[in-house]
Amino acid sequence: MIRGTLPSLYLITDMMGLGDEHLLRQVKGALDAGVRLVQLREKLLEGRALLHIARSLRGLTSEYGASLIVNDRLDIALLSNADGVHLGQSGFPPGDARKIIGSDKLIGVSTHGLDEAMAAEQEGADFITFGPVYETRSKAAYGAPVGIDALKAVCAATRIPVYAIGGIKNDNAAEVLQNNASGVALISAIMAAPDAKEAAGRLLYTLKTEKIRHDTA
Ligand code: 3NM
Repeated sequence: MIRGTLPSLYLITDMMGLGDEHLLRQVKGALDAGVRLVQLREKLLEGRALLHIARSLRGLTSEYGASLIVNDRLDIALLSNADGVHLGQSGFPPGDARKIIGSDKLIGVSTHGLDEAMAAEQEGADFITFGPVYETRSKAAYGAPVGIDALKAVCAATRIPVYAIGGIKNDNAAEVLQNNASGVALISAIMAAPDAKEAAGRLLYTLKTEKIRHDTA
């Protein structure tokens, strides 16, 4: 896969304790604005509840021709007919996940250092997230920011698409593209926005403008 063929904005869900309706409303707003890649990531939900929301999201994303990726859970991804899975470092190795979900599905991997990024590519990931690039909510969960230079180094060392993640907002989205990220992956800039459609629209505009500037430079 050539860097840049996936959408430039990768929306990751977090219902923030506000329930399915809230999650679906925020995602619908993002889809209305043009977001076309969504990851279901609800670590607190168990099988039945997760499958239920995965199927709802599958229905919704399909209406927009958007792709749905499920965090970690290969079983939920298959049962909901999602387009792929996103694996954490403690999840299945990408090569083993591939044996289960097949060659036509996407496999994304979360990475936090050059070694992890290169290993993910070697093990067959279709794309990676790399971060946290900036300060984000829970330092304990994601570690200290890796910074923009580390992002640049990972983009130079890999051929698969790299999504910058961690503290991405409208005002730093252009910077990560300038440092060769293929796109941005984010939660709070859209999921916690009072108007998800407006927030997503602004981000998509920023990304599109920067890509045009980059391609014509
Ligand atoms: N993974 P926000 S940072 C889910 O570095 C996640 O791998 C990260 O949330 C990593 O866009 C992160 O609100 C949180 O900063 C992203």
